[in-house]
Amino acid sequence: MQSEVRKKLLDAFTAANGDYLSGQYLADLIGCSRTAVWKHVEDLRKHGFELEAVQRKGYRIVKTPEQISADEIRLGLKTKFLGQVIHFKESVDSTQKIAKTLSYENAPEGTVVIAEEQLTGRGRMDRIWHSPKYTGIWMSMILRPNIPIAQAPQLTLITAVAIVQAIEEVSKLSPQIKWPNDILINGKKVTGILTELQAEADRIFAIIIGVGINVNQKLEDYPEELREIATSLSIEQGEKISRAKLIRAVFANFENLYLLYLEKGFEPIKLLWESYAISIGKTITARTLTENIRGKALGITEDGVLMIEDEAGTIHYVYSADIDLSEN
Ligand code: BT5
Repeated sequence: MQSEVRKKLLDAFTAANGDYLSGQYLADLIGCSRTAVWKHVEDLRKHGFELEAVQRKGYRIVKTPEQISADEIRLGLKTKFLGQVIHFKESVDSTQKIAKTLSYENAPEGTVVIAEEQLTGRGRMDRIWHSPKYTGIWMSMILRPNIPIAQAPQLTLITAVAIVQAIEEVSKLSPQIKWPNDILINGKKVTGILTELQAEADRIFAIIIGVGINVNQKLEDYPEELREIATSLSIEQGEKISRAKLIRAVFANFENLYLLYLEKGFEPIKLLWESYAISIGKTITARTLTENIRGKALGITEDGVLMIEDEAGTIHYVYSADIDLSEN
């Protein structure tokens, strides 16, 4: 009974979209007195909802337990610069778009844009990135490394390692990296990374790293076409994971690796990356814009470029591609 009333109230508040609903309206809705409404509101509060009550206006929901906030993320954040400035949004087209604008407006390095939902989240080559509300981590980080432009793709690999480490820290899961930008659990994609460059002729102005992590989606939250290929941390672990905690862990791990990289170069990152890589030693197909290359994945070069040896023994250097891991 109690949970039925709770559901009715929540449906009404969801439909109200942040507006007030009067005590009388709610009393009529659930067929009880206005005093009883107050008790039901208390019950919602016990379940983690924050409600505001204003005389003559009524009640409105300010925060649901699913939501996170910039304050919650900052609580206990142990980084020097990454995530120290957070632009937190409820609903956006794409966090990449906002981060790019902020970057041109000279936002400090380490600024992050995080959204609860993306309406037109994007993958590489303008593919769609499914980003439903309150379930995942959809964010873009602004970095301004002083490195040659050709090394920019290494940032994707650094990000992948940082995310794997962060997932290992907050869950019991062991994700793997599929070159260059996918993180998989049990062969299904749990994270995508989109690295975009803002550069002048010979100098990097900024690198915008877009990160999409599927955290608390259920299988039915995915559109049909993704159910076979995508997963979430909660599907794999069988319980919900705190998004705020995971974001903090990604920030801390990324900042450590990034500072190590700026000081010591790509070599230490390469070793870590290889320890998590799924495709090394396997026969794969790399689909580039111009050709399909099939052969054994040998590893990555000092620059993060994928090396594939085909049947004839020729080694191909792949800078950008989609990788197919199937054996035939
Ligand atoms: C990626 O592209 O994997 C990069 C995804 C980056 C998303 C982040 S979210 C925050 C920031 N803002 C943005 O607008 N984007 C970034 P790619 O390798 O091209 O993979 C795209 C493909 O992954 C799609 O064609 C689908 O097949 C699949 N896909 C889409 N949504 C997915 C999801 N939520 N989980 C797993 N796979 C998905």
